[in-house]
Amino acid sequence: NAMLAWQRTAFHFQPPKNWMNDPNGPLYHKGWYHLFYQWNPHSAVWGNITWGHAVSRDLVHWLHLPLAMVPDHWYDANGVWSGSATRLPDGRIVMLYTGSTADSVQVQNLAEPADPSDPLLREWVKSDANPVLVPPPGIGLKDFRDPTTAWRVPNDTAWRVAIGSKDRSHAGLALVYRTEDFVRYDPDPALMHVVPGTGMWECVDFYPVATGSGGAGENSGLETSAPPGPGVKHVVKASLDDDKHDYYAIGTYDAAADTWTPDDTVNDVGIGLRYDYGKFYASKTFYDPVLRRRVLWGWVGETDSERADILKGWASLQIGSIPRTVLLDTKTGSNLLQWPVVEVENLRMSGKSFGGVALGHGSVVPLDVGKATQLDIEAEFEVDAAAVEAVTEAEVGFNCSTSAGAAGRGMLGPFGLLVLADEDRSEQTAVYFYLVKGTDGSLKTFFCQDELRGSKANDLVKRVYGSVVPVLNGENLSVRILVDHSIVESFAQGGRTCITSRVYPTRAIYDSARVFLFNNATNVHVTAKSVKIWQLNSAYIRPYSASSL
Ligand code: DQQ
Repeated sequence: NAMLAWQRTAFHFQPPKNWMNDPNGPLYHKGWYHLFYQWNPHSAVWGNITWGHAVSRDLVHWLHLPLAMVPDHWYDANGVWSGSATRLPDGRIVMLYTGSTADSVQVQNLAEPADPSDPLLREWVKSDANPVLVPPPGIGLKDFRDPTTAWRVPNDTAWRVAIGSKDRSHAGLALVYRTEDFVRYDPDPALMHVVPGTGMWECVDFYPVATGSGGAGENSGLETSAPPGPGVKHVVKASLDDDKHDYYAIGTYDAAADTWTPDDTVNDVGIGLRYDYGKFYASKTFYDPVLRRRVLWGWVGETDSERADILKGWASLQIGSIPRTVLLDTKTGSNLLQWPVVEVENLRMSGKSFGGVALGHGSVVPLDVGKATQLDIEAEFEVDAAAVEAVTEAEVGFNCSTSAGAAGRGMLGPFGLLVLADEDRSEQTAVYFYLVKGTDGSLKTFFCQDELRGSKANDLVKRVYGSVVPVLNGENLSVRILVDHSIVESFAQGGRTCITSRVYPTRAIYDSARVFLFNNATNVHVTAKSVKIWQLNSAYIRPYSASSL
C-alpha cells in the first residue's frame, strides 16, 4: 500500500521493519556512534524484545548491524530490556540492562563487547555472574528496571548506578547502587529521590549540566561523572509508566549521600517539566566526547492503530537520526534547551527565505517552497505590541490540550505555521503560539501543536499538545520545525518547549504537501519577520552486509 509506505520517515532512524521501542546504551566508540534499541524481530507489536543495533559516523546516516543481544538465558528469557552503557577510564565498555526472567522477574545484567577493538562492537558477551542484581526487599519483582549509565564522584573509586522503581504507596523513585566491578553491588541506604503519586519510574536518566557560572562553559555538555559543585546542576529524568511521558527536573546532587534535591519542589520530577509535550518516551542521554555535548535520544511511538501497524509492517521511530543536544537554559535557569544536533543541517538542500510577511486577523498565507514533505523550518514572529497592550480582558484557564486547537480564536492567538497541509487545508498540522493575558495584565505565551486535522483517517489518536514557553523581555517568538513525512518535531524559543507529533496525512503527501503561515487571533496583527525553509535530503539508513564495511 503506497500510502502506508509513504509514512516511513526519510531522516529519522527506523529499523527496516517491525516493532521498535526505547533507545538503549548510546555511546561513542572509535569513530562511530552506536545506537541500540528495543526491537521485536517477529512482528510490528511489542514482544520478544531483543537489542537491535545500528552505527553512524554523524548521528544522521546509519548502518544497521546484526542484533546485539537476544533473549537466550533464563535471566532474560522474557526479554532483553532497556539499559545503558558506561565507558570506564581504561576504555572498557560495560553494558547494564534489565532482563525479564523466564518468570517475568526484573533483574539487572551485565554484558561487554566480545572484541573492544572492533569499532562496530558487533558481538556482545553476557557475564557469567548474571543476574548481577535482583529486586531488593520491599520492591516489587516487576518494578525494578532500566539501569542508568554509571557515574563516579570525587575521592571515591566506587561507581554509582540508578535504577527506577516505585514503592507500595505508588511513589516513583530512583534507587542507587555502588559497585567497584559491576558484578557486586551495595545498595545505597538513601533513595536518590522519591516523588509521591508518580508511579513506576522507567528509564531514569541522571546527568550534570553547566550553569555557565562555574568552570565549564555554558555551551558545553558535561561528562556523566563531572564533579558536582559550583557551576554544575544535575538533571533527573523519569519516564512515567502511568502516563507515558518523560519528565525532568533540575536540582542539586549531594555526592556524599547520593541524594538529589530539585530546585523547584513544586514542579518535581513527574509533575513538572516535560522534555516534549507530544509523543516522546523512554529517552536517554549520553555524552559525546567528540563535540563535547550531551545528546538526547527518545522513542517516538505510533498514534495509529495496531491494525495499521501490522499492515505497515513497522511501528515507531527513533529521534535517533535526529538526536537533540541538551543544555541548561542559562538565561532562564529553570529549564533545559533541546535542539536538533548540528549535523542535521548537513541534510539541508535548497532553501527559501520569506521576510516581513504581514499576518492580519484571520489570514492564511501560502509559502511556495516546492516539495514540502522533508523540511527544516526556522521562523520568527513579532506581535504588534500596541494591540497586545490594548487587550484588557483576561483569558484565564487556557491550556493547549483542552483548547479547540488552531480553529479556536482568541484575542492574541493562535498564529504560526501549518505544515503537512494540502492545498485546501483539508489536512494540516498547526504549530503555533497563543498569548494569554492574565487578570494582572501579565502575558503568558503558550506553544501548541494541533493534530486534530492532521489526517482524514480516523483510526488515529489526534490531540492538541503543548505548554507554556518562557519568553524573556525583548525576545521575538521563534520556532524551529522538522517535518519528515509522518512526524512533526517543533522547538520553541531555542528549544525551551518541544512538541513531537505523529501525523498520517492521506492528502498532504508527495507533491501535494504545502506550508502556510496563519494568524487566527481576533485582536492582534503579527509579522513573520523571517521564515527560512530548507528541503532536507534523505539520510542513508542502510541494511547490514559484511561487504558494506
Ligand atoms: N521498555 C522496556 C523496559 C522499559 C520500558 C521494555 C519503557 O525496560 O521500562 O521494552 O518503554
